[in-house]
Amino acid sequence: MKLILRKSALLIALILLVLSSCQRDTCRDTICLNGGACIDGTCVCANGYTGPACNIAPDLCAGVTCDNGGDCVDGVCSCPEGWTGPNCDILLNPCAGVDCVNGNCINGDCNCSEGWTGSDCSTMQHAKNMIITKVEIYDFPSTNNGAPWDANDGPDIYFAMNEGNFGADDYLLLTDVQNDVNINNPGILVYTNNLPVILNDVSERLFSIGIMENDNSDDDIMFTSSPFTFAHPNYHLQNILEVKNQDYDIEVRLHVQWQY
Ligand SMILES: [Ca+2]
Ligand SMILES: [Ca+2]
Repeated sequence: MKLILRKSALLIALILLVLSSCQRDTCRDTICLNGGACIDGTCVCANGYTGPACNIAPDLCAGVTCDNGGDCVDGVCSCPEGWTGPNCDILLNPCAGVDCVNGNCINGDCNCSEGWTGSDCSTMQHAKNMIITKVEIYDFPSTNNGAPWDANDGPDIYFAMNEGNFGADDYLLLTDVQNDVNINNPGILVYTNNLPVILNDVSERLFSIGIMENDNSDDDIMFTSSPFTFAHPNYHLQNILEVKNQDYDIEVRLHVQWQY
């Protein structure tokens, strides 16, 4: 009986020895890279590596979708211009961060309002031409140095404009005459005939204006101005230009438009 037991124990020991030597053999020639471990002769890989020796790097772009022509690089979408987001599916606002001071942003570029220029529409534009569309006389001298303008009725008033000094020659603008204006209640004298008048290169020129009283023989001067300029930027984008002289009770308003 003792002999049988001894033989059995020896057999079990032999089997264990064979088994253990078999396990050593299966992984003896197996190399598992990148943190992989050999189990029963096969590499069990870590960190997403694959391959018989865990030698194939994980595909970081597997399962990553890049829309609108984006490319996956190391698991991150590289988006084409105009798109953003993890999957390039968010449309970028091309006007985000674009500040158009005097204008509107269209597709990332500033569309400037009239009279403004520059990449952000902050630069005043020099008007090239000025167009006079209407003349209004709000005030004028009520007497001719104390005497009435006309002996028996009211003054007969017209407006004129010259280049340079005021004079009867070469009027740039000459309105019709409003006859027998009621001195006590003249209202606003509105002139639109012979208008509009276009003044080219306006900022480079000098002008003078006159309010005249029409007489059959020789017209009287109610008021004439010294030459002045409509130069940039004093009148930038203004549509009503006031010419005033309180010493002579003068107020004229020119209604204008600008061309750039
Ligand atoms: Ca008169
Ligand atoms: Ca007269």
